[in-house]
Amino acid sequence: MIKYKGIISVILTELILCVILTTGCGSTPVVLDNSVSGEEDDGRIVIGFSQLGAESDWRSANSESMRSTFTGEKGYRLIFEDGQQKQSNQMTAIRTFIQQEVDYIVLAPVTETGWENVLEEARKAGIPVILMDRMVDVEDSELYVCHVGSDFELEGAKACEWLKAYVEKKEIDESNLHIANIQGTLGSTAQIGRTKGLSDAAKKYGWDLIAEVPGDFIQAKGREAMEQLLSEYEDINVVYCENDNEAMGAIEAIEAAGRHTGTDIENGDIMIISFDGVNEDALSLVRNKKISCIAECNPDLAPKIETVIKQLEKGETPQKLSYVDEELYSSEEDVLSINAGGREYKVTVLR
Ligand code: GYE
Repeated sequence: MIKYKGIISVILTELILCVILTTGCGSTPVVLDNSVSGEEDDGRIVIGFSQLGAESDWRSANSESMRSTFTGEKGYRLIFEDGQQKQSNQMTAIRTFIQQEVDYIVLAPVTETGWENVLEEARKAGIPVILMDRMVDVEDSELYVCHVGSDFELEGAKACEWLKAYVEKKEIDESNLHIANIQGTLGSTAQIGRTKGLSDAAKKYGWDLIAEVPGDFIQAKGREAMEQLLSEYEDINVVYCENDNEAMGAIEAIEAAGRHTGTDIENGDIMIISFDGVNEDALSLVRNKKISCIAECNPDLAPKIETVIKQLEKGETPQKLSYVDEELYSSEEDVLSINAGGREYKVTVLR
């Protein structure tokens, strides 16, 4: 079993013994305390988890995945810190975990840049950092053990391939598409990937991408963003929302403006495409044809994190990047599968 902090303790103890022996001072030996903030961890694996916030249904499901996987009964102690969408809070949490000498740090980073220093501190303390959900943008990939999450650019490409296949099937002239993007938290991996998925498809297919506005993955901000879009652009007929909570807000704004969401874009509907599909709140909007397509994003990542920790405990090297499998949900039966990134993906029609 590899225990980085264990190795450090052994080295420190030996150093102290050397000092005692060479100085000839025979006082009581120093006992190093390895327990977490004064509490005994009685042999449990201690995990410091820096969650980025609680902005969406996806996030709540992801936090629940961590809590239900890393339980006391299974021999874990999970220290959960909510960063409330602020990178500075997440950094403080990591520094506290280092002080507490946790065994592992799991980090779901709010945005990608600026993590070098704090990750270096964790490395110096010998605590492995596992990235969950989003990525960090650092030059030295040894600053983290591995990343477990989703391929967000592929998710974006899948949603766009669904749109492409749908308009082709319905013989809708693509020059009639006027697309707005309500983006997620700017600088987060999920936003960067999904935004790229759409802008690449717009370039490839010559689509009119009218506007990109931030919605921070939050329902209220999705609503505000949609109100702004409706007041500025008359011809929007497709809204690509980078998560379901933004889509819920956008639908509120569209309906409050007396408009209708759905696939009949040639007759005034505004089509909603979004991401996540984690619960019935979102899936029922597909069943009611208010959202036309959702590219699934799987929040149940903790079992994979547990596999990584088990591998590390055995001294094995986990895979550096591992993505979860994800499909699509749609209100329409016209497209039953799409091809993206050289692979076929099933579309589940919800009724
Ligand atoms: O899609 C969104 C959340 O990073 C995958 O963050 C995550 C995204 C998810 O707020 O709902």
